[in-house]
Amino acid sequence: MGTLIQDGTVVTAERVEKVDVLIDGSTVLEVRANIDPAGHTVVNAAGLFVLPGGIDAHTHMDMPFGGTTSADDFLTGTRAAAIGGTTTIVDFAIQAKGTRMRDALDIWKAKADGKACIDYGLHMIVTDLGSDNGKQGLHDMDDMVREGVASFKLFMAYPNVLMVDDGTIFKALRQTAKNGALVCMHAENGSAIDVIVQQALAEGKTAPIYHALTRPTKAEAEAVHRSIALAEMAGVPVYIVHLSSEDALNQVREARDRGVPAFAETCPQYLLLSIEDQMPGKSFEEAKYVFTPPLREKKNQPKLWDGLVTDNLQVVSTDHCPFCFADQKQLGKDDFSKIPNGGPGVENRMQLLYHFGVNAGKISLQRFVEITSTAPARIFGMYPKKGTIAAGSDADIVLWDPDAEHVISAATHNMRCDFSLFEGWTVKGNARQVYSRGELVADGGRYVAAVGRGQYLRREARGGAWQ
Ligand code: DUC
Ligand code: ZN
Ligand code: ZN
Ligand code: ZN
Repeated sequence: MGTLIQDGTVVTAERVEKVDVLIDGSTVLEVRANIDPAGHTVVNAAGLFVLPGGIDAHTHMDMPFGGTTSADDFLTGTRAAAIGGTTTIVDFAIQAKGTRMRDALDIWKAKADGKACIDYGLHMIVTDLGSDNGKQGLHDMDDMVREGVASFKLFMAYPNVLMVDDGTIFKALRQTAKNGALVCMHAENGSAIDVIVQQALAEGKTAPIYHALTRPTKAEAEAVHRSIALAEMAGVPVYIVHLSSEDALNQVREARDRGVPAFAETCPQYLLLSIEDQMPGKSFEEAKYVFTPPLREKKNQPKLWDGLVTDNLQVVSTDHCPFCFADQKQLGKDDFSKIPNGGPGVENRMQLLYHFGVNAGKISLQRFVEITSTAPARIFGMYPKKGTIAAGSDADIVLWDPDAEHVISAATHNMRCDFSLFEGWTVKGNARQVYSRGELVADGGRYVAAVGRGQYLRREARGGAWQ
């Protein structure tokens, strides 16, 4: 007695085929044509695509940052994710300097506990390896791997807050050669950027546009290059988060052409928004588009799409980190450097990638599944539990209506944010029904399951075996 998804078109990274999917409890029991419906609850998926649930490998729910806290918590953020067809997120726990990583893991699990509506994993942001030449911190990293934290993030930006030096980065990278975890890099040269920022402020340049103008693409490219060089020296893979520019992408491509295991994600905002269109330098409204890396010139967009096609970019995540305009963004009214960095995105990722990627002929249906689900599952140690539809996998499944039109708007979205980066945009293709571990969690744009049902996901450190 299971749920039979009948007559749909199942899309995985490997194939597109008209087969049925039988769900038994929380997992997929069978995927094949003509499964006998007797005794099962039948869901008619004719005319729909049956996709593995989306995986957003980069979100920040309930994150203290820039003197405030991101507006979505694990309840509102994961509920919005589910409605948009995302059934797994990987969020970030932040090690406070001078504390142990286990403290951060406990704090972030407590934030999610009783709230998460879909399954969530956690990366660990490493800010401090301790005073004993890194011994304690490296021991902590191994402990985290045993707790299912299979990836770490280190910052080359935000001096005095999150930034670490190259020695710390190199030590962390070398530790992953032993424990199999993956290091993720926020790659921007924070020290150089800080010089440019201070100069702009001294010249009275305080408007939001200066956030973008003080973070050049070369500062991103330099840090991407350095990240990859350090990883090569350590003999381990590296993953660049939120890659935003052609300059930075060139560094990844150059490394990959030499056979170096460098991986990178980009985000919808870099594929679809630009400094020309969203940041004319006219009003403080532009603070809505202050996130890091910043908006880039439009000429970068086709290069990023091309990166997704050529597999120099493997993943599209959101860096979802909303701050409301009415109050939180106002913190930077007189100083762009005080605008909390980040925007909402977790709900719209699948729609935007489908509409501007698949409908526009830029990426195939299979590639859409790969970059939104399969690749993040593989890279972050969740595959094949997540990221595919196959016997034994979690029944995280989206019934996708390719003809459903949807107008994106803050008035109707489910994220706790008073604006949308894509206000008024019409997209065609949307999640109709969303299952998480076999349970219907979203139906026609509404969340229909219990709050807090989402589980912490222990991820496997595979030492790059997923390549
Ligand atoms: N970038 C953002 O826009 N927000 C949170 C952190 C980051 O790196
Ligand atoms: Zn220990
Ligand atoms: Zn970052
Ligand atoms: Zn981020």
